[in-house]
Amino acid sequence: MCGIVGIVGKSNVNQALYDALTVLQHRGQDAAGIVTSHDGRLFLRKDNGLVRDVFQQRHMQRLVGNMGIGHIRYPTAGSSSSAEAQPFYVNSPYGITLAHNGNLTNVDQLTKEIYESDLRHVNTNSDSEVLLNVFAHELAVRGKLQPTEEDVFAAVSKVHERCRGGYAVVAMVTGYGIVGFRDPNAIRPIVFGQRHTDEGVEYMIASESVSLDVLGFTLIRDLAPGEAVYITEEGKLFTRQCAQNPTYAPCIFEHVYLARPDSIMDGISVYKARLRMGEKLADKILRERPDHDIDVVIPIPDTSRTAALELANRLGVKFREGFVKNRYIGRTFIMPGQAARKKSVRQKLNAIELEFRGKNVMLVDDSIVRGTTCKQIIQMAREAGAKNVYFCSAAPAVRYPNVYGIDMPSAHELIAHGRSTEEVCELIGADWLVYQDLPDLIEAVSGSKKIKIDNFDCAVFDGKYVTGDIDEAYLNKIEQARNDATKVKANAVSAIIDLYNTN
Ligand code: PIN
Repeated sequence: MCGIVGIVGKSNVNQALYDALTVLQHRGQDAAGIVTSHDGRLFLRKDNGLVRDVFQQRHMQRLVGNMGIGHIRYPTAGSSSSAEAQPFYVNSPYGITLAHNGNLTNVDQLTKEIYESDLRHVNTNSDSEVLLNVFAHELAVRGKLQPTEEDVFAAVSKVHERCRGGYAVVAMVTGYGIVGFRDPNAIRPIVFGQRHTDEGVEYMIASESVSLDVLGFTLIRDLAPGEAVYITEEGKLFTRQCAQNPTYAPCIFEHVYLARPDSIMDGISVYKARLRMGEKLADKILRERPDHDIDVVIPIPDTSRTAALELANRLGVKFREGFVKNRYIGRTFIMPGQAARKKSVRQKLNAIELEFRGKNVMLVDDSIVRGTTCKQIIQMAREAGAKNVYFCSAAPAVRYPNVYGIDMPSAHELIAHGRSTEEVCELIGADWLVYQDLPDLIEAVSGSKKIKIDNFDCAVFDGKYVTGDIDEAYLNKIEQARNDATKVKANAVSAIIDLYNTN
């Protein structure tokens, strides 16, 4: 999962891009980048790290220009080098830079094609660089000295024909404008909005509406599946449907925990969706155990709080903050003679004992993925003196990997893969486990008002991949790639430790 932003303004946009990226920081903390365009030149700064660490005064001063794009990256297996920080750049045609959130599922075929037919070299393992080269090639073959919106939209149409998977993209054509586009299933989110200044109207394209809000832009709307928006450097805005058979199937997991609760996504308030998840869970509990003995509902910070609050309200049970999260987790230093240790949950969360002692507690989390963290948290609740520890997941059991850009573990790492609720309950050490049912999650996210969505991408819960191109062979391949990446990382860590130990 990543965050993207693009702004066409009336004065320097560097500060606004920086601010928008910090608002999207929850979508990725691994790397950040900004590129701006001024007088036909582009200025780029990108590196590994948080937005606040990557950009110093000296970098910001160089990022001049009234339009630019930015990116923040989530750490995914095999994409940790700073060379893979975005935006990516190709010099021909025009000088194009691109930032992408999502994952292409036919990247091998595309890489081969762009080398053999388009004679283009890709220098990283990133599918985003492949996507950029496909777009650049399709714009180049239009053969124009000055590209118009027609050329840009024609190139996006070709991207849709050639690329499979989930993608929300912003790309800047140096000296001309910024284009935003969304895959034909609208899997990853992207919105655009405007703000009025004394100098005229400014436009922003972003992953989430919250970055528009915070910078004083008003949301115009989400991009439709397959749709593109192009804003010229002078501030003219064009939109176009660029896909043949679009279906509206956004990723439901954005509502479970990826997106900020103050975002409106595809016309749905993420916050309200989470409240309704809590209501649905309460109804399930009341159906299954009308005589339950829950004394207190305790959220596991932060995302689950909204659902937990409404769950407690509906059950008529007390809602209490039983865990405090340390907001200032420090670095883990590798010491000579010691193995690198991961930070334990105990260092991140601490229990308020008086909320647990002698009580039947219902812990609520947004989801159970690997099950490792929740197992430790359940143990902490017991150590704090809970009589019984029940556990609720606001999402259904996560049983299948995500292939559209969420860094989800491979199937065998998912605790619920091939397991029943009872088996997961036993493994995490809970006295009772309640998962949200998928139809309830869909209803919770859809709400009661009419929405444009055809169906959600729920693949992590039901294994049905909306792009229709995911088979056993593909899943095995990503599992293998993940294992290899984990090994490379482990080898690198032990090499560093050896180095320390021998020096
Ligand atoms: C919580 C995000 N949320 C917490 C991510 C833990 C699964 N985990 C998914 C629960 S927040 S586990 O964003 O930090 O608020 O199943 O792998 O143990």
